[in-house]
Amino acid sequence: MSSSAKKVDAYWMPFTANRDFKKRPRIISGASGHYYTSTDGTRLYDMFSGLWTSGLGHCHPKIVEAVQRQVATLDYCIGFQMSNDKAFELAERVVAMAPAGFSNCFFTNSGSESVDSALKIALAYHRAKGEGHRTRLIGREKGYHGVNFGGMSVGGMLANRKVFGANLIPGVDHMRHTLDLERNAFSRGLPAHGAELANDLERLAALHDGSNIAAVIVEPVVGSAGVIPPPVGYLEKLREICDRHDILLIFDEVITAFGRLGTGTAAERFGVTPDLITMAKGLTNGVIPMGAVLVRDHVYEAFMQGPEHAIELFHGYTYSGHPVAAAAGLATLNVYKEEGTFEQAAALEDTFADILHSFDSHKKVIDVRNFGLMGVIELAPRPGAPGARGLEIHKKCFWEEKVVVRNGMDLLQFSPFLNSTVDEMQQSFEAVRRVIDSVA
Ligand code: PXG
Ligand code: PLP
Repeated sequence: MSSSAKKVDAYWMPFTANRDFKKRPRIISGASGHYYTSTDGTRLYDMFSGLWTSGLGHCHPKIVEAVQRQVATLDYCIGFQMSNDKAFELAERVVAMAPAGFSNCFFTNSGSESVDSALKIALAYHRAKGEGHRTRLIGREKGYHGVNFGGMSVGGMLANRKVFGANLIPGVDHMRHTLDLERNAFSRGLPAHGAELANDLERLAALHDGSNIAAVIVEPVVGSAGVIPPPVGYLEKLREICDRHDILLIFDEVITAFGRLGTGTAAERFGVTPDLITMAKGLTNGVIPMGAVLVRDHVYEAFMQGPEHAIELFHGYTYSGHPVAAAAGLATLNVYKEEGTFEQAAALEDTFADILHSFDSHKKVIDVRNFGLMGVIELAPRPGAPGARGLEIHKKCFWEEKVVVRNGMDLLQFSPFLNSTVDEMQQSFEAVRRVIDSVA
């Protein structure tokens, strides 16, 4: 083993081909604005905003300052039966950003924890209302709801499930996904076909009886499985079916909240209001890990019953509402407002769609999908080697073109900064085009 390989050996990297990576590591040691710096001093343009996290760019001075101040003022504080000032302030601010009707905010440390918290809240909500028989949870094929047991179970990405036991948590069903290359390939924005797939929920209600279903969870725009925007009318139909059967609707907005769709939430963008919203990533611009579950007033109220000395929800994390994370969140929300970030993102949408769809006619490309500032170029896999072309493009982009491109198998995913310039968008995609052209 070479000495450089030895240095990277101890770290078991997440969602990574560890052995392949460690042969020639790609290690970042600094960042500023829209660029990373790697350990050998190379500057790289980030085309994924962190991991959908850092829409404002890296090391934003106002967030850095708020974190530095907070960590020197109150580093940590117990969050059970007492808490810190910043957590309360941030909860107010997040609720104020949400659509009308959302009244309360529960804090977590990640998207995965937000999802598992939301599922537990949904189950406990029905029990609090005397409907403890509502235990079934519904997810969707191709859904990504993090990696904890609840989220993995309602999730629908094969590789994330298959080695962890056949049953995962019991009592879960899945609706079909809405990806339909035959009818919808190269759609610009929302695809026209597929709203009828929401009727899968009606079928599951007919199979189990709607009165046994607690909640359905979907990403309003699918992220991780490859940017799948909802068919026109799909989310509205889902909401109607949930209303008919008193099923809670959970929007997993870990990616879509905080400006990615030019609005505070996807719920606002689509005009469809769920009962719970899960968030993370953009809540702190990725600076400190933090997530949140937003609930509507009827959900919170259902818990606020019985003797006042009683704990209403036996759930929480050591770091729920962490003061340094909350300070990062407050600074982030301030910057979004001061800089008009969501409006900036909305204004970039058309340019982004134009650039992305300029790949429609490329012979190695089988689909291009976009919505808001989320986009994907789906490559034809190499025969017999699914994922190989995507990974090679990721590596070539990094080493030869100095741009960071996220690949999930043969999908190239793009999450441009909410405050990107048109110039940098154009130039970075030209680099991607050169690499796609150059690989086999
Ligand atoms: N829900 C959704 C909708 C997500 O996108 C999570 C939950 C889990 O969040 P944490 O913070 O626990 O990772 C996510 C995370 C990708 C990719 O390549 C996306 C995520 C994670 C890993 C890879 O698009 N999103
Ligand atoms: N495991 C043990 C032994 C613990 O004591 C705790 C928390 O006190 C946990 C796991 C959960 O950790 P967290 O609250 O950070 O999620």
